[in-house]
Amino acid sequence: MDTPPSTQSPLVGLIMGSQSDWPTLKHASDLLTQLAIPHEARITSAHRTPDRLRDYAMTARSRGLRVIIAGAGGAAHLPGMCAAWTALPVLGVPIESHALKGMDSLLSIVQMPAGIPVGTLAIGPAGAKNAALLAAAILATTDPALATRLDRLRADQTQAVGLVPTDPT
Ligand code: RP5
Repeated sequence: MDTPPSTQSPLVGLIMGSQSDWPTLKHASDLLTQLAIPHEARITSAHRTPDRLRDYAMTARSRGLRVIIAGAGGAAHLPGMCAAWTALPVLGVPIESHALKGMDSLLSIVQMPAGIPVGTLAIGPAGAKNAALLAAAILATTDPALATRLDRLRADQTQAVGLVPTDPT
């Protein structure tokens, strides 16, 4: 499904700690585009641009966002800080760091103390893709047309799985 960029107001906000996170988060953006979900992407570092992150999170709901996907690596406090400033669902994507292969990012994001939740996905591109699918599933609870598109995408995925393995080329 090839969908042109949407002109509607974004429903999903994709935020990341650094430009270097974009190759991972782009996987989420591509899937959201495929599902025709209006979204935006911004760099809002928790430590380098804390005021930008705070403004983004605090105005997210009033701007019409319904879900935030937050990707960060290393001491990855971005998703948790974002969730502290908004009650919108925040889905955290641990970026695969060089030093610790993303284990630092994963533990920083997943171990939120009780009271401020961050829904944590897998490390790297798989997590970014699943964050987009989870955001779609959340939005689909009140959007039957999107629910149909999501069902179709999953059916296509099922269809694409071969029965017999083939040798690598
Ligand atoms: C975090 O530090 C970012 O989320 C990124 O994953 C990591 C490294 O950032 P750069 O040094 O590549 O800008 O804030």
